[in-house]
Amino acid sequence: MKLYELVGRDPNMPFSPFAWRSKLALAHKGLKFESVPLRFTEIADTLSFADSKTVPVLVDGENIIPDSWHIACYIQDAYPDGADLFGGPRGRAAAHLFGFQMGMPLLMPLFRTLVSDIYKILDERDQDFFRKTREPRIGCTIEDAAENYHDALVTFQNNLIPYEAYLKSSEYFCGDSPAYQDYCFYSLFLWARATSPKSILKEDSPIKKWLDKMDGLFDGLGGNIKLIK
Ligand SMILES: N[C@@H](CCC(=O)N[C@@H](CS)C(=O)NCC(=O)O)C(=O)O
Repeated sequence: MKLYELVGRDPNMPFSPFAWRSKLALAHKGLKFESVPLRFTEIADTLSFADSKTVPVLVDGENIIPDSWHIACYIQDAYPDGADLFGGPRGRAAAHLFGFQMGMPLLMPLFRTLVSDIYKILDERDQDFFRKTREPRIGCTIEDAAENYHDALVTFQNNLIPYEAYLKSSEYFCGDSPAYQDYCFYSLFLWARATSPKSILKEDSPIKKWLDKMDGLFDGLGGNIKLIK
């Protein structure tokens, strides 16, 4: 199996949150895969075979699966043995909704918080591409975003409140053991860790305890990410 994912200058530092979801889903099933690192400017050409303009793409023999949600469903359906990635059909529906729910309130402000740090870890060609494509999305320059990230971080932290309340009385988002919603949520923190030196959680956040548990999973798959200084 091959998983196409996104890297910056360092080919050993994959950072796409969506690719992280797929990697954690593969690890959940104990499936081995070869990681294929791509830079932003390599994605469209390399992945034209999959008719995809984004990572992740999973290739499993004859099967070519673009998009992290479709990859998660494929992994569960093609490899049903072992712990269900979603906890059954109702869990799958809930996981699908969870992915959308994280978008505007969490992914967007976190992107604004990290955007200038992401820019720094890219090579020159990717930096040009990133500036051209991302500045219109954030409505300011990368440099302005670097100076004014604080409001976005506060929005992100405020929007974590319901998740923090939930984790005060639950081990994982999926109950007693981690599953796909945990991997989606965790992917935000791996994205931040792989791109930025910023601490994105408040000191007393109940998410920290959950994060420690997630870091211990799969021989430290996410926990061993080298920190950016
Ligand atoms: N819906 C897609 C979104 C994936 C996505 O946005 N990937 C980004 C990297 S995090 C990407 O490949 N962007 C390519 C580009 O901007 O050209 C999924 O969940 O797989």
